[in-house]
Amino acid sequence: MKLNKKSSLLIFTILMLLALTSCKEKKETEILENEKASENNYIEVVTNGMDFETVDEIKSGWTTFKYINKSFEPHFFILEKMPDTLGLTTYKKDLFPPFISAFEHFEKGEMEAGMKEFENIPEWFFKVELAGGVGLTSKKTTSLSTIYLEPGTYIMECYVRMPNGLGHVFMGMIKELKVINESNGNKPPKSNFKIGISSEQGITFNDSIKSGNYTFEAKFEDQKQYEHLMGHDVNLVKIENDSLVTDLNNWLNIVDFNAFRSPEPEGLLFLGGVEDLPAGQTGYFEATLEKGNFVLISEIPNAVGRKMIKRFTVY
Ligand SMILES: [Cu+2]
Repeated sequence: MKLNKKSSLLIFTILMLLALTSCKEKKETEILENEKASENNYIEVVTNGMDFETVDEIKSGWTTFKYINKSFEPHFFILEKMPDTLGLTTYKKDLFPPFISAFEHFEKGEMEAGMKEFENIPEWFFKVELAGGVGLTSKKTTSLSTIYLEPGTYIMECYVRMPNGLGHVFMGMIKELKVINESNGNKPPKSNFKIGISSEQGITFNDSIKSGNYTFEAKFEDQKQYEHLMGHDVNLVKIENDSLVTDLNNWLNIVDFNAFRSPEPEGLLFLGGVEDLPAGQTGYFEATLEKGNFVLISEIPNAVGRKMIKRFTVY
């Protein structure tokens, strides 16, 4: 992640990065969660309000996250691999102050003063690697994603915005996850369908499939940095009618300070997906699809114009 010189992008970055920090620590029911993880062979992550309840440490390798969103808002989580030995303490200490200050300036329309705050972002931040995660998941919805995790320290966060524009990360949607240097021995899941994600070809998938419970294999053919300074991902969304595609496209454009705020537009149901992975990597997600209209879409600016959307029907 690099800061862009264009001011509009910088503004966005700030907002974005705002999302990268947080305030609240959660008590973990670690032993219980660990038992759950070994029994079910997945890592359970629960959101009750503005939080991530999960284990602190897992083994490396193919990891399935079961994300249970018990709250009344849409969320997701992206995993950010920290450089060196840095963790959540440094993340909050170094990033929270400049981003909060910048946000406060932006809210008042003080763009220049806000951007100046970014000069305080430490060098290490630009070495953070995006490492996948679970795509957008609507309220009272559970989603399953599988990604390969190398050993290291990861920060898990959600940067959907509150109705006032503040990122969920500031409300407590941030958590450190250590991936230890010991393999879990898991194999990747078997998939029913392949999805191609490429900045050149867009998102490629079938035009229609039969209803059922499926595992999707999401291949990141390439990866790039967009105006929001993040890469592309893939989110599965059930849409009530085609006209909602424009609303969805606009809502996902986080460069717009008024976008990406909860609640999401009516008529959309987010069913998970796979967050930004490096070029060449593959992630998986599982979903039960009932009859209706669906889209696969990236959370990037102008996803439709960039063909980073694929509509399909389930019959
Ligand atoms: Cu959230």
